[in-house]
Amino acid sequence: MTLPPGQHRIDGFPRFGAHLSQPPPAVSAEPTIEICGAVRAPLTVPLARLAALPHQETIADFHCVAGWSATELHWEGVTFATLYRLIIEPALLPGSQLTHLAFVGLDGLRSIMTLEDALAENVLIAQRLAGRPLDSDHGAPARLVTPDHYGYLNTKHLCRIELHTRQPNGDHHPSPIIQVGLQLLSPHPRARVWQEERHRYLPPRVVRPIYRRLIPIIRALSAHGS
Ligand SMILES: Nc1nc2c(c(=O)[nH]1)N[C@H]1C(S)=C(S)[C@@H](COP(=O)(O)O)O[C@H]1N2
Ligand SMILES: [Mo]
Repeated sequence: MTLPPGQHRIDGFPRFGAHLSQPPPAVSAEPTIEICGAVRAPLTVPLARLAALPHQETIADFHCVAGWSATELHWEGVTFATLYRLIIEPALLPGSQLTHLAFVGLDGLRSIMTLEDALAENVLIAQRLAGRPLDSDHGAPARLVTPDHYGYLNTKHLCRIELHTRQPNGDHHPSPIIQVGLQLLSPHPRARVWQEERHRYLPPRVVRPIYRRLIPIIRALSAHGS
């Protein structure tokens, strides 16, 4: 099976992310996803309600912008499109034209996607991986899975979805060091893997070798997980 340009297959599926050595966030006994922004009133959707919506299973590869790919992951969840049509659309402020969404994790990670990209058939709010409930390493209780986009758009521990009618301010990270890094490196706003949209300004071939050296370090720092 071919991988997108500049990606290398790795064994297994490491915990990886800007959280580095932070432990996974605590999850409440009755987790919810808050939906705010261009709605008549903010909605609080219990994950139990999400679990009762029509489910989809997907087998997909997962691509981190640093260059590793975990292959053939078996996800289960609700497509974002299903959540959108059944719960979000009926609650929208009349006349509002959504353009972008921000997906926020319990650890503060916030990723931004266009509505058009988020409505793709393979974009899931996953609650299960490999036949089991998501563990804390991989984003319990629910995470975004968007296989056509780099990992950094696949927000783990999803707790809030913001609905925007224009492009919101960029990705935000609670760690000041990582926030400075984000500003210097400016991730690509669309982050499509087959187009190799790694960064807004830096050409992919320049960043590939740098990232390859960083993978073992980030992997080791992130590994301790649950
Ligand atoms: N909440 C949250 N989600 C996150 C991250 C993070 O630091 N926090 N890191 C992202 C990055 S850069 C990658 S590559 C993937 C890694 O997913 P995994 O830890 O399940 O392998 O999660 C993404 N989602
Ligand atoms: Mo990543």
